[in-house]
Amino acid sequence: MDYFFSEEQEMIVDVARRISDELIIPQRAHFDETEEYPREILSALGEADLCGLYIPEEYGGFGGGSFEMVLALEQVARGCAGMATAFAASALGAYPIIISGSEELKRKYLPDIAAGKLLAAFALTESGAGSDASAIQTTAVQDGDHWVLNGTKQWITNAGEAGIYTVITITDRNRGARGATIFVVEDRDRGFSVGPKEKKMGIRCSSTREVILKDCRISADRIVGRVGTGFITVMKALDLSRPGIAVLGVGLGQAALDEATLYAKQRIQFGKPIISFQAVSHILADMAIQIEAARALVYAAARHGDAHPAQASKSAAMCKVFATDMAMKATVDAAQVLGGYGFMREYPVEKMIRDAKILQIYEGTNQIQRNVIGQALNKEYSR
Ligand code: COS
Repeated sequence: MDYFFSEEQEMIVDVARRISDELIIPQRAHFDETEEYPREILSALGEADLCGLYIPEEYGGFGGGSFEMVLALEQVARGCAGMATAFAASALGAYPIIISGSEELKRKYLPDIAAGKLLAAFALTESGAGSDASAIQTTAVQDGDHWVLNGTKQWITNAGEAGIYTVITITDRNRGARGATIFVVEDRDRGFSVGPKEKKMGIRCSSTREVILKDCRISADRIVGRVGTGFITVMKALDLSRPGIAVLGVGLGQAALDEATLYAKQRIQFGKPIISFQAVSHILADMAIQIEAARALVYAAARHGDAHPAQASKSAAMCKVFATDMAMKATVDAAQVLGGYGFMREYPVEKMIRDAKILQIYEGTNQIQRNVIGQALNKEYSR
């Protein structure tokens, strides 16, 4: 289907597709098995100028938006959703700086992120604050022209690999969502450490660890935006980032369809390729319909979010739910087409099922996305 890409957008897809086909697909089983962090793949994405797609040109980026990032992520996820997660998480870590950071913070960090020399991470979640993001307990207390951070962030993607972390803290407990403040914490700051790598069901090569802050002194010039505005910036960053998670579902769904269709064409049973049986071809047809519908919705939502960032919550949530639920079903259906081979680790489909599950959970569970959509509808219909 023609989605009317510009020449530059076609180029982004081509470059990312080549990295996926030549570097990621041949190595994904190895990285899944060993759980090694795919540093060399991220370097390749950086060398191909894909790390700064969403970063403004004046800070060394391509000057695109979440849509250009979505195009690259789709191809990376078609190869491996774990690697795509590491790639997407750096963007989520950088978005608060782009949205609300001072000129100084932008100049200090964005050019290196764009060049692929610096990875970022986004540190919001805590053991008691998952869906209820404003229940975070990590504190920042002012001490002269510094702030002292204490607390533990949980399940932070890229932790231990990233050089900078946008950390969301509470600076005024009495002000609820208006009492949160974001700081940029560097991995070399005293009082910063990470926990051991978590053992996960899927996206195993991506690094997921605790971020521990113990009397971590950060200068006031590393506050992102103003004191007390952190929660709003977080919500805006998630609106920009969620189409990126949605498109991981599209890439994964497409990969599952590719495997299932190729298998169905060569697998002979009852004297014929199994694709000639309606029971099989209808599974493939339904997968293809759902994948294309998800792709169209994700592209539309990403373009809408870039054009109208203040009205992006509902569309970002809609595409995240639709595409990630689709990916879960498409990967399971692909395994059904492959039969016993779909269950074997020798084939890539079982990994796709394991990888798909987290898409329905992270960056806001699909239940939270439905809340966001419901609240938006409630507002729209009371006008
Ligand atoms: N853009 C700008 N502001 C927003 C916003 C958005 N998209 N969404 C909410 N806000 C504002 C609200 O307007 C409100 O401002 P006021 O204090 O001025 O009224 C404030 O933020 C708090 O919003 P709300 O009351 O809706 O917050 P809740 O505590 O009820 O939580 C949800 C809202 C559930 C949407 C939020 O906690 C969430 O997204 N949870 C999932 C978190 C998540 O994605 N975690 C994954 C981490 S990354 S792997």
